[in-house]
Amino acid sequence: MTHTDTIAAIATPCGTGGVGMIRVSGPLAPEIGKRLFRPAHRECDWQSHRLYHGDIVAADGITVLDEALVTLMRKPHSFTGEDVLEISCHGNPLILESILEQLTDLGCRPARPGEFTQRAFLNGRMDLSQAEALAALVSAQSEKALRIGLAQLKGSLGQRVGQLREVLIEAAAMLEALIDFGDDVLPGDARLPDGRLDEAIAGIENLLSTYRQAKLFTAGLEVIIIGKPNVGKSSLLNALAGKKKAIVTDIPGTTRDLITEAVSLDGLSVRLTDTAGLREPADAIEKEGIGLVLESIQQADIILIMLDGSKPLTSEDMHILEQNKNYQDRIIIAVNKSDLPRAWDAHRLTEVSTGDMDVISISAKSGAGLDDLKKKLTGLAATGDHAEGSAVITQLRHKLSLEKALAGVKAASYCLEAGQSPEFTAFELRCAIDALDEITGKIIHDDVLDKIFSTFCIGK
Ligand SMILES: Nc1nc2c(ncn2[C@@H]2O[C@H](COP(=O)(O)OP(=O)(O)O)[C@@H](O)[C@H]2O)c(=O)[nH]1
Ligand SMILES: [Mg+2]
Repeated sequence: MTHTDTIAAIATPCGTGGVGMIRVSGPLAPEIGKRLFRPAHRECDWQSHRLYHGDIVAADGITVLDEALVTLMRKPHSFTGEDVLEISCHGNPLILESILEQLTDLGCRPARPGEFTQRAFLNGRMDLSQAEALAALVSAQSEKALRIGLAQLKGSLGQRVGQLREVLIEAAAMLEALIDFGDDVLPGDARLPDGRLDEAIAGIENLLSTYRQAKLFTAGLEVIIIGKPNVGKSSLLNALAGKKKAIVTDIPGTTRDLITEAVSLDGLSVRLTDTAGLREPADAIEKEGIGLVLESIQQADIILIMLDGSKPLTSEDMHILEQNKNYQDRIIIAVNKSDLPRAWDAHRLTEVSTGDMDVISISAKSGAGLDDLKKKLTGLAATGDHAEGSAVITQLRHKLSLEKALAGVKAASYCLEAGQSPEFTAFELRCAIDALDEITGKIIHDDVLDKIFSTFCIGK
């Protein structure tokens, strides 16, 4: 696809900095370079991918806007696949704005968010999953998220999806043979594609299974701390946050709102939420607060149920444990106040919990056991760690497309098993292949594209 207009944007963050960069992409880029830039040395022959030193001059040809380094990258060997001009000047917003203004006078249009990457995708420089990886890389909040973004940018997801697509194409080719021969006896080398379908189902399921975990690294871990009043929930939030974020008193019912704090544990970003104590509410405000807790439990990755080890368990504790039984794979039980003598034996927990729940002894006051708790939280995200650089999915869009593909292949497999006409099987396979093509962007609707790129920053 060739765009006829030339776009320009400041590619570095707003604010002052040592260096600022402006990017220009489109057919006017080489001409604009020659008009805007006055080289310091005579031998500026505008070779592609070469850095030239000189001045950026205003329309009058005299006023110097800044001293700069410029590079022209001729198509198709550029980020967007078009002629690209990059101007590195001093990182003062006034300078950058004045050069951008000059560029628009020379015929450029200010770029929309993500428009450079959108052009790179439309010009076949990268697949859609790589374009999305670029946005993820720029906004990554943890080291792990960075590495996932980088692997995807290098094409790990696109390649894996391509392999799965290949398996389905082979299956489709086998079906073609079946369709061609109709009811006739199959020739010796024609086979049913069931083996291929099983391979694709396993591959898609495997890729889908990476979603929850990879998302933890990119979006972070949501941890909610719940328990009856006064067990030490707010104290734990403060201890993990390393600051006094929530009010701590010995008056039951002190915390009424949800209080959230982001902390980084071993490169994993964790959002901790402290909550109102769960009990029969004393007033309307507390009732609202408890309502919020019950809603938030649904969304949390980890539910940290807190108990007070220094006082006998009560029916309120039992009720909370009982109520959350269904979420047992997301529960950690923290028995707090280990600095005080224990009033009950941990064996009592087995009456209400199943063996799968993690129980950990801590003191929010002295800090004892907090390292173990942190390890448990980061360990949950690290289980089943995937090989460095292997394909994982982190975006809901990819998950939904893979689920659609899986449903298609399963339906095809069912048609085949049920002895239905191969045309039905072929139709379901086509749907599955189309769903995979949505991930890499081989098939994509314009509105989806616009939505994806509108989340990018300007200049990217
Ligand atoms: N001895 C001891 N007291 C604690 C500990 N954690 C919290 N407390 C005390 O228990 C009371 C209630 O704490 P708070 O964090 O407000 O509990 P919340 O209602 O569950 O948020 C306060 O007086 C805290 O100082 C602990 O580990 N050891
Ligand atoms: Mg509290």
